[in-house]
Amino acid sequence: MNRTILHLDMDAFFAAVEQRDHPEYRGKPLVVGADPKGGRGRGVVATASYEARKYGIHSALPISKAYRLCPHAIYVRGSYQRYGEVSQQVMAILQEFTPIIEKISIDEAFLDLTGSLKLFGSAVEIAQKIKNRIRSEVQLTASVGIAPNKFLAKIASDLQKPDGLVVVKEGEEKSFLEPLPISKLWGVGEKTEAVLKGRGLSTIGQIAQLPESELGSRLGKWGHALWLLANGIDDRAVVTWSPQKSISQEITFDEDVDDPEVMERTLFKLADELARMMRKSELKGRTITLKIRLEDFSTFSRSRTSSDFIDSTEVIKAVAIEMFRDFDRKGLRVRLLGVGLSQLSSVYGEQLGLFAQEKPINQKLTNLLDSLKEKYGDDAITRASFLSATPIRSSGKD
Ligand code: TTP
Ligand code: MG
Repeated sequence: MNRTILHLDMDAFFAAVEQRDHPEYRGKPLVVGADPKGGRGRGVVATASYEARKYGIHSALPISKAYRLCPHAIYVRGSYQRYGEVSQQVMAILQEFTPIIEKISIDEAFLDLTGSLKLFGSAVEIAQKIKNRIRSEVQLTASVGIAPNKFLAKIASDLQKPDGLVVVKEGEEKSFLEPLPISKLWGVGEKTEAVLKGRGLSTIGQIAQLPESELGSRLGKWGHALWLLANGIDDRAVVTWSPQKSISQEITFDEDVDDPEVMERTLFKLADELARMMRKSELKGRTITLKIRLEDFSTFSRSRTSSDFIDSTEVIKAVAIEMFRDFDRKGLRVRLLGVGLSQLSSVYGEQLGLFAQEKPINQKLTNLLDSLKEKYGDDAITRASFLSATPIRSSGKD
């Protein structure tokens, strides 16, 4: 199964927020950044409105130079807290379409839509819905790229700015890239560009046609990566960035519990349900979190992160139990237990060979797994009598 990736980037972000909040700035060249001080200012341009870009003003340009290019532009310092708030609003809209979001800067993010298509329609429909929602709820425009991988989606979102929507279909990766300049390849700065141009290479298509070994011998490992990108090959998964993006299962006991055996059985059950949820949503996660609330309502969480993405019941169980055994509850009884997974990713990454075969986190864990299996067996958990009582249970994504 192939992936569908969406990349979204807000248009002239800081400047657009200023123009939205100050109607008198609209339609005019506007520069957000350092104080130009009549041309003697130090510091740089953060961003410029599209009207100001016509004068050659862009991000990172010295503000003194911007002033020389367009002295009559409106120059503002910017309100960074505001931009952060607007960014959060935009990300909240994106989150409604998939939990697999990788925010890569204040105004851009990757979404893995592979699992959302059945629910929300085609990728183009989703993109249009997202753009409409951002326009109506945040009063800003965004540009979107849709493609089978991150690299292509990012290039696509930039091609029709502002307010763009560009789709790269499966099978069209190479023809899409062919005419584009090599500077569009990730990591190709001025230096690499000069080396490649010196060899008569100016388009991505020309790089794609070279034998892979030739690029490798000129540029080493980087040459190999460059060749893959030029051929539209990019297996990187969209990795969620936010620690609170998680799926969890928790249970509040009818009565506070003191018996460790009962608690471990409960953790087993929770881990089982969590793993089932993960598989149903076609997700894996890297960070396993244990939540414990004691009888005095004090609440603790313990987390462990694996280098591999996990959805296996066994591993979640074992890690949760290990963290539980390491936790000192100082003789207090337990009111609530929860198990969660975060740093989520789509399972499709694995099918593309991105992640190594899941392996236990460490040896201690492997031993623990074995001993747990011996002690409880797989069915024992569902037979635990206290679970047939009616505990208050909450689960879901936060
Ligand atoms: P970008 O997305 O690179 O730029 P942009 O949104 O202003 O314009 P575009 O339509 O081309 O996407 O960066 C997002 C914001 O990050 C930008 O509005 C200001 C800030 N920024 C800086 O402060 N300094 C920089 O050098 C860059 C590149 C961006
Ligand atoms: Mg932007």
